[in-house]
Amino acid sequence: MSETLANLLQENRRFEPPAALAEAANVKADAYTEADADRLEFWATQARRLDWTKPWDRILDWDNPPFAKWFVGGELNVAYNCLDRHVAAGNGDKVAIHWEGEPGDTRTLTYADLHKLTCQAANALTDLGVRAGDRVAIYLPMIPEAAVAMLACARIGATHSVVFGGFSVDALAGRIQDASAKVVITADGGYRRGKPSALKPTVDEAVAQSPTIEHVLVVRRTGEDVAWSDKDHWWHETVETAGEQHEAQPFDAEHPLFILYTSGTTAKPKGILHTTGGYLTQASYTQHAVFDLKPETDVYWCTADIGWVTGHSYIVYGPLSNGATQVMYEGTPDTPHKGRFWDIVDKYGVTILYTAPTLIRTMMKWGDEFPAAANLSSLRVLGSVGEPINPEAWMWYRKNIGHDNTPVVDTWWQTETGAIMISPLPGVTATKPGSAMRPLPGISADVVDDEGNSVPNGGGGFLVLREPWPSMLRTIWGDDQRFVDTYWSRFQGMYFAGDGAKKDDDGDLWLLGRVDDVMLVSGHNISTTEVESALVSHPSVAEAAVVGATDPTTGQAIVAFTIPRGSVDSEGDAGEALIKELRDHVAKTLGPIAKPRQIMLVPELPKTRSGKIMRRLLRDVAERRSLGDVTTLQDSTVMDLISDGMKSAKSDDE
Ligand code: 6R9
Repeated sequence: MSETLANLLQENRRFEPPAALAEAANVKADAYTEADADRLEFWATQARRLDWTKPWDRILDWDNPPFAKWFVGGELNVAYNCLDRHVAAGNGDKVAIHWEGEPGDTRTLTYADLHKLTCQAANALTDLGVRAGDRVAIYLPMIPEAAVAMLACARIGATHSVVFGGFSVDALAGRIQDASAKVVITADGGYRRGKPSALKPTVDEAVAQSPTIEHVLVVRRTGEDVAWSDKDHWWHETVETAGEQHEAQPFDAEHPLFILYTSGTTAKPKGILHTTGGYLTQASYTQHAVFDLKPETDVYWCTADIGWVTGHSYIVYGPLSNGATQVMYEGTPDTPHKGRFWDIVDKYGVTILYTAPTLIRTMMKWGDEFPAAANLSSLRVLGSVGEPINPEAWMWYRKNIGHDNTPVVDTWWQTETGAIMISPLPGVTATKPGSAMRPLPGISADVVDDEGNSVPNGGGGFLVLREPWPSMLRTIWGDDQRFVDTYWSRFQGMYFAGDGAKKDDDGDLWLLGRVDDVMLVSGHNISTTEVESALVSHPSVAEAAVVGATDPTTGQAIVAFTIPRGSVDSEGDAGEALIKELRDHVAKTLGPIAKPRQIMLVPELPKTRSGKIMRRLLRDVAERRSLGDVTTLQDSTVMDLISDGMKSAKSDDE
């Protein structure tokens, strides 16, 4: 038997789309038929949702794989498609962004406002010597200027590289240097956890190490004192005084739009390159299809940071190209209290919410009373992205946030894919809690075994993409060979995503986490996700992370780190009893093979700054090694808490 990845978790719950939503849905079941009949023509139809100044000659050039060209010969301007055409259509007064600062200050920007600011920023950048093809680094908090800066770059054909505002000097300097950026756009700081958090000092240090930087543009947000050099320019003195007229120039469909660095855990970050026409086509179509976005009536909110790909595709390019009204929030979800998100939904009447499993599980931990205190009846579609969403977290999301009748769309994609690839369609799919279901129309995903053969229904293996897609990465900036080696060499002619997945008996897809995290227990490959989901399905558990630790008898043994829900007593004897109960619960849910050797009750888990669990560090703890690199940790004190607990814990071998 060559089992690639065990299939342990069974799920029988199904949720049909609400009839009214299905009836009025933007995209219906015929989209799959249409795309199956002619995939390229399907994407050409979606590309026509945009305004092109020059039509393409050829939909896809795949003559030299894996180097794709989409909409060959076509020309368009991304900022024109996100702004000018909505203003020209008479929607200048429509709200583009309801912005909510963490301290409670607000700004409302219409499409006309956003257009004007973007034109001014385009003129200011041009005056600073930025030309089409130059790279601009953006290191900003979640303020509207972040979207304006990106759109201004797109408008003049400069390639932006947004660096998450929480990253260190070294991370910022490394990214600036790798892309040879000419300008950095930053702010004095932003508000986080109730106080100003400075950004400019980090930029100053990074710029000192980065000779390619000629100018630094600084937004004043907090008003705190900043050091000043002759490269620095205040945004309000430069952009806000610049001319308001700017004619958007068309760019080739394959013109570089942005670089976004993926934070590989150990290796040098990869500069993922996205280009213009294909990227915008898929970002725009998926926003319309997966969220069923109705620009006239919906209020959309994506809680991601603009520094991640989710912020690029589903705060900036997807919503704005569709003329959406959206909410943008600067701060943390528990400032000033744990109900802040739900107050925002209530205040703006948010209808579509897109957030991450880590947030959903955190909210589960905090308790049901926080969402219950707000009026969430406006919500009609809920989305999830970033990690596998455990069935119980999915159910909690649907019940406590989605008043038990809102479709939940679990969307699988990556920085590399540029836009959503696998997801239910809210008006079509009967969803299963925890499953991302099917590839979207026009996308061909599959699960294969070691040799690259498609696994049958009920089998597990490696997630691959068999055909090129419009918003695919074009290369790794400056390193074509690494692009080929990383993504296109594992399986002949297929893109390898690095994720494990399984097909259930109906052929629906379940994401099982990174293949690097898969555990080998007594000869069985067991995914971390399934054991974590089994733990989270226990009513006392809010969140769990599972790793394989070396074990003399089983090869690897399962060690689980578990966060109890807020209301649960987990001290002393009660904690010991809970641990025993949880081990039995996993064995009962998944079978004895998946019973954890050891379970730790912990107050927090180590996460990356985008909220993904860092199992690598937990493996170090489980094997009692000294800790590896912790610099990408969201909160570095977490590991101390966990290690201290580990030292005092009794080993729980049977
Ligand atoms: C968009 C984004 C990509 C990795 C990806 C996978 C994990 C994202 C997921 C999911 C299960 C989902 N991932 N969405 N796993 N279900 N719905 O997160 O991009 O930061 O590049 O991460 O995130 O492991 O390979 P990125």
